[in-house]
Amino acid sequence: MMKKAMALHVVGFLVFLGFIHSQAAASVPKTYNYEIKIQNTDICTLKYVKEANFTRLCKSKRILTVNGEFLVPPFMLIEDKPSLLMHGVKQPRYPWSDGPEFITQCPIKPGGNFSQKIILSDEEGTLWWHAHSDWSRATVHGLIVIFPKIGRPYPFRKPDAEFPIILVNMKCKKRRQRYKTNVSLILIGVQMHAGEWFRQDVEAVLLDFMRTGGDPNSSDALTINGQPGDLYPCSTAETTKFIVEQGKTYMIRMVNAAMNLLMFWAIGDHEVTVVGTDGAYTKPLKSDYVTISPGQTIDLLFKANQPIGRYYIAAKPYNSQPQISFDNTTTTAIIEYKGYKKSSSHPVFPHLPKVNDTSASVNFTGSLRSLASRAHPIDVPMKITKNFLFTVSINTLPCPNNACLGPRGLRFAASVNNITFDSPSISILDAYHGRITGVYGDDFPSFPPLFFDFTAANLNRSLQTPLNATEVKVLEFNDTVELVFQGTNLVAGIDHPMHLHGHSFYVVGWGFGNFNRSKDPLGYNLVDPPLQQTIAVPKNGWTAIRFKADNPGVWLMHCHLERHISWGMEAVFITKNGSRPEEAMLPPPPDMPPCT
Ligand SMILES: [Cu+2]
Repeated sequence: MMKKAMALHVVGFLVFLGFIHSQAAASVPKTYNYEIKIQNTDICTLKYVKEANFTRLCKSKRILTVNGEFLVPPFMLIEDKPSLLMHGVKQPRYPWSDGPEFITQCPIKPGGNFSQKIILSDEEGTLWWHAHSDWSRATVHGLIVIFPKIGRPYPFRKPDAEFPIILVNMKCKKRRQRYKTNVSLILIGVQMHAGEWFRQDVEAVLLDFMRTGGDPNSSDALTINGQPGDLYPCSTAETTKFIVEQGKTYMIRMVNAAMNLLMFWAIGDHEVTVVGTDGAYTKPLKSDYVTISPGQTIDLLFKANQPIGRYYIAAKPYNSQPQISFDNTTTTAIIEYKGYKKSSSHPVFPHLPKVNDTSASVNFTGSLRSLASRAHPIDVPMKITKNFLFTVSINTLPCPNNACLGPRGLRFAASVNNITFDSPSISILDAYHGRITGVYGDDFPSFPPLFFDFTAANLNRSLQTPLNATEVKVLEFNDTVELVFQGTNLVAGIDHPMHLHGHSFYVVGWGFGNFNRSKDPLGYNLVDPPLQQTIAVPKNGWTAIRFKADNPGVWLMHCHLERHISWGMEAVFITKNGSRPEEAMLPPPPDMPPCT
């Protein structure tokens, strides 16, 4: 149901994306001066997407930034509606601004213009925004912080104080002053292909690995708040530092903006308490480390309850597939207690799980629970109208002369239910709304076309080849969906952080091996399952989610590992309008970029 909504208009943001898209292959120096303007709020500021000089790892080059900075200050908003129901729907009835190209919009042509409207409904906590055009999100992203409605408390003790917000050129006004407690920002980002970035455009890197059919090169730096930290060359002086006061509690809002890596994260000698994920609260979860998927946000409390000193915050990849090369480095920031006297000793380093520790990953993720309290009730669908089993697989496609850089000279691909998503030439939303035929089919399979032992060690190579198609799964308004993601061991089994646009979903179960329809649902958590928007399906395992299709529109679902998206691990849901006017998609904005 539509509530009084806070709207952000992001003016020109997609102009910028369109420009990038159309000029990616050209080596013309780029100058941008497009503005992201936030309206209907007195909170924030203007931002400009532009190229700026950027120095990391002893090298300088020009990259795409917001306001000339790699690290973007968060947008801070206040939950502005009376309902306490938490079911995290995004962009209610308004897929027009959802963003993915050729799904809900066509790219903007150079000189074009498009106002992007973000409608918040019942999210509370931390979300983020990022570019959704090829790999441009590598540098263009930022947090969105949604505070509780005025007068409504957090479901946990209010933090005593805050980390300094990293604000750059941010002209925030009175609301931020009123609500400035407990905000802080930790942004873990992979400077994807940072080495390559310093020599070539990130889009060129994407084009290159798509051309060769192989794996993308590893990045050579991870970052916390835009800085790699002092384990990397030329980075010590600018290592991100947080000054804290002993005895105080701080809130950390974290997003994994990495392109291709799940991450482990921890603070030396300190336990943290997770209180939210993906814009929804969780039961307090104490842990000495955190696993976070690309695309996921985690809100946590950190109490400065150790002796005065310095402690590392550190993050490194979690990678369950030994066959792929990846950036196995560790990024750090430093927490320094007030009153610390300089000494030569190193900050205390945290214990992080091993890089391939799948148990550590699933133990953390599997421990998240919804609050499911009176003030924050849950609404798990109990009666299911649509049951789906979607396999998520790495695949291979033939390559002329077996000259590609994938396995055995083949080309890497990826699929959902053996379908590698074939991007159409006009947007699916446009085609759906305008009743244009021939753009997509409505025959996406509810189940894998072939049942085999999905997680077996040695699978027949004949199973590796997917179909290329543009098929959507059509849902009736208010369908209650159970969707089981089944990871497969085709080519190379790995965790897949699956993300659904336009909805939050309850994660009701997970396990290793093949999903068993008669046994596994008996173990579902229908009492307090976490409400998420991205969930890592464990390597050679399965994850069951439930959601209600109450958001009419066209919604992308994809793996949030960028290389898997590029290889086609995507699917699209179309939720039909309901019978009442307030259950129908809103009309498109007048400046929707034309597809022809
Ligand atoms: Cu994946």
